[in-house]
Amino acid sequence: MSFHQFPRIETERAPVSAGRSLLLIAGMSLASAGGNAVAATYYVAPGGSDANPGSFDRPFKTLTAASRKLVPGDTLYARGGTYVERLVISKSGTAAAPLAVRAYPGETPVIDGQNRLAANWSNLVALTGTYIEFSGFEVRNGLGQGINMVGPHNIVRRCDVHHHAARGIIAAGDYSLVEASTIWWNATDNCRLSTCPPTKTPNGGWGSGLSAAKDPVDGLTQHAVLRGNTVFNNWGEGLSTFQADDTTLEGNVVYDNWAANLYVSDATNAWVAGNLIYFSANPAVGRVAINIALADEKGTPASRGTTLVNNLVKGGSLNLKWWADRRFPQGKLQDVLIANNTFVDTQSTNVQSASLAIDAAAHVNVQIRNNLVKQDTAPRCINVGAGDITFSANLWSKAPNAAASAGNDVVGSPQLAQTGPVAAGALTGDYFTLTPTSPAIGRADLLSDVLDDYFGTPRDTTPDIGADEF
Ligand SMILES: [Ca+2]
Ligand SMILES: [Ca+2]
Repeated sequence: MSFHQFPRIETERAPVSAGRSLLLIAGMSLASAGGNAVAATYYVAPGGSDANPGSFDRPFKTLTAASRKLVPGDTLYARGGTYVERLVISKSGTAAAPLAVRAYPGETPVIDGQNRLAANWSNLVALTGTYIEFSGFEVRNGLGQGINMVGPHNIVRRCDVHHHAARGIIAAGDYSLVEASTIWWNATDNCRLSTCPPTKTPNGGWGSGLSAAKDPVDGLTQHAVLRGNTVFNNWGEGLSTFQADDTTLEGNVVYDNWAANLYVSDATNAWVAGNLIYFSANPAVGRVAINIALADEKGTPASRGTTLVNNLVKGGSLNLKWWADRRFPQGKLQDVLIANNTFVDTQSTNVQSASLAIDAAAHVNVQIRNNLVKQDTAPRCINVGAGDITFSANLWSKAPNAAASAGNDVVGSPQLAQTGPVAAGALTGDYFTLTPTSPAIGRADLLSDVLDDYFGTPRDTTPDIGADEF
């Protein structure tokens, strides 16, 4: 397993000139560059006209018409205002010359489905081409999915995606990247509130907020990265990956999602690191559910190689749960590392329940190490069934059952800081930090997969239990 590191999220750059710019590729004639030597900058504004040339002063009117002008290297800036259209970007960039469809700096273009577009689980925005960057938009009020990243190598960045009947964003194409976006109040077909529109009756199924899943090319979404997003109050799972390989779920804040906050299912080599995952005391969706859910629904593929490290987890009905779904009863945990996570008090009152619950199965090579489990409320720290599971150097606030015990455990209060706000949207990592006399300090195993902590601080040679290196 490799340690994932990423460059900083790109900051917005202002256009170099207000108007069509021509950039000749150095050393190439127009002819030798195959006609793609010109990188154009276009503009679109709700008050424009599709008969315009798309200049700053004479912008296009619709994103659809404007997007059809784009060739590799081009940038389209969308001015602030509301666009009522379904947008399919079918043009493609290249690795060296991607297409960019961006909010004009300092403005917010809104794509509004007005609760009538994208019916029957279609898409309000679809990126069917490749090497497209789509950034800075609010995308709202669709009857289907908010954004479907169909093609490979596409980027969604700094978008605000909400009030869709189905999924908020699905990263389907290989090498999709979704970052710095906010995804909330989606999957509203499953809304259980009397205040939801009367046409939205629960139908037994639900979508999710943000998922890497379901590549239409080969059924397997490979190498998707979902990082630095905020995902909350969705009426299904919040953040998930399924029918996928090598998904990165990193640095996200995920809370109060109806079905579960984070769900890994039918996925190989998922990397789940440095996320803040919690339920507040009074979720807007009306219930508290599982924080981290692991289960295979279909076994296509059977999950294997999941890594969960440096996550901060608080207040679920359970904080982590693996079970064998009845649709794939032979499911199991295989080659799984659960390390240096901090799990804090569930909200269950059932003394038989637990913060972590792993049902019995033919598990293979499961490592549960260096986790901090604080459970002051009634439930246990862990319920674990039979299987090939290795426990080492975990901190339990109260003694676990024998199957989860190890000689290098710490049993006792972790002395967490537990400072700062805890309300929905306000909780931060500071709540989970260690205090100077915490018995978690210096008691963890050295692990090559955990070189830093939740905050990005490097681990020292005597690493600490949990997600914070003191
Ligand atoms: Ca694929
Ligand atoms: Ca240390």
